[in-house]
Amino acid sequence: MDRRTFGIISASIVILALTFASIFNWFQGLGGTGAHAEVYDELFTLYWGLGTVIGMGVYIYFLWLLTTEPDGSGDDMRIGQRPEERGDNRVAWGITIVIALFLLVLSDVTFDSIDFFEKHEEHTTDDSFTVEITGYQYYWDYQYPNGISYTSASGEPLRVPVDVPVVFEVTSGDVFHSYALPEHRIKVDAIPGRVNTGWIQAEETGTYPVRCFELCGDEHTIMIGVLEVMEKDDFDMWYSGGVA
Ligand SMILES: [Cu+2]
Repeated sequence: MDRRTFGIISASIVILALTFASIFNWFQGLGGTGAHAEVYDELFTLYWGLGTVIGMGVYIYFLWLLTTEPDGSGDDMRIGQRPEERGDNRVAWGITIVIALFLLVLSDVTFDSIDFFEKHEEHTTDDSFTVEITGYQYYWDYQYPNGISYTSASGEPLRVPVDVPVVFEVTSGDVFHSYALPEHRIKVDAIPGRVNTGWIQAEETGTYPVRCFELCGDEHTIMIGVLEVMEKDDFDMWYSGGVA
């Protein structure tokens, strides 16, 4: 086996293994929860699926070019020399139209998702409320509408009721931070002097990690917190001053 064949076979095995690992991983589930995860993961799957199909197509074409014998007509080509034959126009048009269609579908789905993420007022209900979240080096300050206020440094979780859309107004008291709930697929930048808005609608009770997604200093990696999604009754009891 010459070096070229060995290279082609090794690269093929690596690329196929990575592709199958990625497909396998996708079937294991993406680990999201809540209303945003459905929208986001659908979008991810669309981009990932198209990327995989196009990537495999390009790779198979590349392999075919590498492994088929040239017909001899192009053997004396020099670098910089323009080929006389410019290929088939119909193929070029076909590829252009397919790419244009892909881009149209992707833009449409992407803008719909952005609307969903940004226009919380279209999803909030009478039960909804807004939590003001301020980032500091290296904790989060939470302020509820009824005056309840505490920080993540105390170890207390951010509490929200299940199935209720909750709005976050996020800002920072010092440097740039970013308030992120990875499982709920939201990340709101915390910028001093500016309020950014996000929202979630949790669909399962439980606790989930809160992370800072903006490198904000030497303790950035430990700027973590907890989100606790509670049953509505438990939340109401806690919120009205009882103990849940
Ligand atoms: Cu931070």
